Parts: sequence; C-alpha cells; structure tokens
Amino acid sequence: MTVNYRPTQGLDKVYAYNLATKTVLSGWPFDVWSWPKGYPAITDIDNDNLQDVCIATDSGELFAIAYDGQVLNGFPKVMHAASISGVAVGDIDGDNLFELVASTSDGWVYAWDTTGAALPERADWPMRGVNARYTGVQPQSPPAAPTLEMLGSCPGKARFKTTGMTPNKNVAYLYAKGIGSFKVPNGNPCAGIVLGLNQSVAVAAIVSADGAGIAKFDVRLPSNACGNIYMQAIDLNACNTTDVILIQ
Ligand SMILES: [Ca+2]
Ligand SMILES: [Ca+2]
Repeated sequence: MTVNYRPTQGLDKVYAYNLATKTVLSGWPFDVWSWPKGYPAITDIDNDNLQDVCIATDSGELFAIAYDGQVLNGFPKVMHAASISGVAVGDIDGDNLFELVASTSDGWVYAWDTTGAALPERADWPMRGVNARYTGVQPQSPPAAPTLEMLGSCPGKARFKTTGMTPNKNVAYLYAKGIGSFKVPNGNPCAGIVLGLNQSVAVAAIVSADGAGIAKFDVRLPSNACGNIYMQAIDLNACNTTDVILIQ
C-alpha cells in the first residue's frame, strides 16, 4: 500500500496532502478542537484496506480519521488527561490485530484494540522527516523522459524540438533510413547506447539545449525525406535517447 497523503499538524487542524498534486485531500483539514500532540500514526485500523490517520490531543482524545476526513465509528477514544505522546500502533497482544497506544502527560499509557489486521503493509514506517533519513526534504519529481517532436511540414520548413534534455548541454539529432537497434560504436560520445535507428544512422546536427533542457533543430526537408527518414535525438551529456519519429 502506498500512502499518498501526509498529515501535518498546525493550529488545531490536521491536514492531509496528496503529495502528487500538492493539494489538501477532500474532507480535510480535520478540526480537532484542541491541540493535536506528537505525530500521527497512519494505519488501517478498521480493516477496509485504506489507511487511517490516528492522532492524540491535549484534551485527551484519540481520533482515528479515514481518508475522507470522517472519524471512524467508535472514535474518539477518551483518556483522563492530556496526551502529549502521539500515537503508536502495533500488535502488542499477538492476536494479529493492531492496537493503538497513547500516553497521558501524568504518566498513564492507554492501549485500545482495533479490528485492523496486523499485516506488514497496513502500517507504514513513520518517517517523520519525509524519508528514512528524516531529511525533511521532499523528493523531486524525476526528470521528464526526453521527447522529440516535429513541427512544420514535409516537404518544407520543419523544426525538430526535444525536451527533457540536460540544460545547456549538447543534443545530437540523428537520422536513418530505417528503425533498428544500432549500438553507438566505441570512440563516439555515448558509446554502447542502443539507438532506435538502424545502421544507416548519421548525425544531422548537434545543438545545445537551453537552460530549460529544450533543443531545437531547424531544417528544410526535401520531398524524398518525407515518409522515408526516421529521426531520433540523444542527450550527449546524459546519453538518454528520445523516441524515434518518422519524418512526414
Ligand atoms: Ca481504514
Ligand atoms: Ca493485537
């Protein structure tokens, strides 16, 4: 199971974000009326295969909140004093169901049974600093795969545009009479890289990408190229290749 939201605590609300879209999940933030304390535990405790957010408060409540911001049936649980601990989850009595554990500021520890199956994928490692090293830094999206597109017409003026290239580094535009799996020979940049072109490959141009990783190659295409010539670009720094397109 992948958790695609992450609760954060501030003022008296708990927020759950979709990390992919950077938006607050529908039904959130959750108003806890008093201060949430410690860190939430994220576990499926009602056994519906969707993880729930469990938080303790300084008014002594333990909430379990579903993905949609709704409090689960049977919650909140009530402690006699403020909790400052956050919530821990585990199967502490060996019945293969999770228990929730929280403590109070005056020294008591509470544990509650749940109906959540204590399966390995149900409770995530609580990575409070985003990742296992607690760096607090969100991973950046992986760079986009290099793409090649043809603008203009054949025959006539055309522009071959690549994106996703290493900024300010060279891009080679290659062309061939057929598709294939030609391996760049030793002694060349990116030797050993397998192209999507056949052995008739030749270099049409080498162009520097701009600061955004976009490169452009402008050419006037003769009519005999149309429908006959394939093109592919390669990032000469990262040695990533684009898809192959047929000039037409
Ligand atoms: Ca659930
Ligand atoms: Ca148990």
